[in-house]
Amino acid sequence: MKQRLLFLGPPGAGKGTQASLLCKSQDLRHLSTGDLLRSEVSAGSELGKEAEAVMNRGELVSDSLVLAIVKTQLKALKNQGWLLDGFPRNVAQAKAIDPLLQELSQPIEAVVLLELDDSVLIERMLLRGRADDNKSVILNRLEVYREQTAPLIRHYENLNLLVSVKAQGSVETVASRVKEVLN
Ligand code: B4P
Repeated sequence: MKQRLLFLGPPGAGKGTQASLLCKSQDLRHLSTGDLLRSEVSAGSELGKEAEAVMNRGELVSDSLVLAIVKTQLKALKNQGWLLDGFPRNVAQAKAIDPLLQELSQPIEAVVLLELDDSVLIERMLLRGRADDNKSVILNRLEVYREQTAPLIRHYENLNLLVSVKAQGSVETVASRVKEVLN
């Protein structure tokens, strides 16, 4: 199975859920920028203070801040495969990480796009109930996804890296679809 992966998709599609399962079963390092940012927020660090207000509005944290976190994490990895979950969130982040991946001789092997209708996304996020999961923030996140993140679909299609997975159905059903496209 491929060892260096990106998970892409709208907020609430289940990127974090599927990434955790796959990383456990394949012994990959799970690098979720959302989780990394939330740990900074809980730790009350300067970085966390900067990120918290932005996340609670449903907007994207600055590229420089997110890139600094991702670069540190990737450089610390030795010979383990990895899965970047929720990163990149825009074309600028995608372009900025390329030179580092080249330097580390660790090119991306596949980009998994999780696809789901807005009505199901909204329902899942309202049930999840995180600090940034209220209706108006969710609608803003979907808008931000369409404007800033969705252009990455074309970007990775052009690089022949994109594989799409339907994200409706049970967690187990989606997990087996993900494994199928990565084999
Ligand atoms: P993330 O932490 O990435 O979260 P997400 O996109 O909202 O959710 P995800 O798709 O991972 O869904 P989940 O598995 O939880 O982003 C949060 C914020 O962080 C962003 O808005 C942004 O501000 C910031 N951020 C993160 N990365 C950034 C970056 N690179 N640049 C700038 N800012 C960044 O699933 C959702 C819910 O559905 C869960 O409750 C789950 O249990 C449930 N679920 C999952 N699969 C299901 C299934 N098959 N059936 C039923 N329920 C399911």
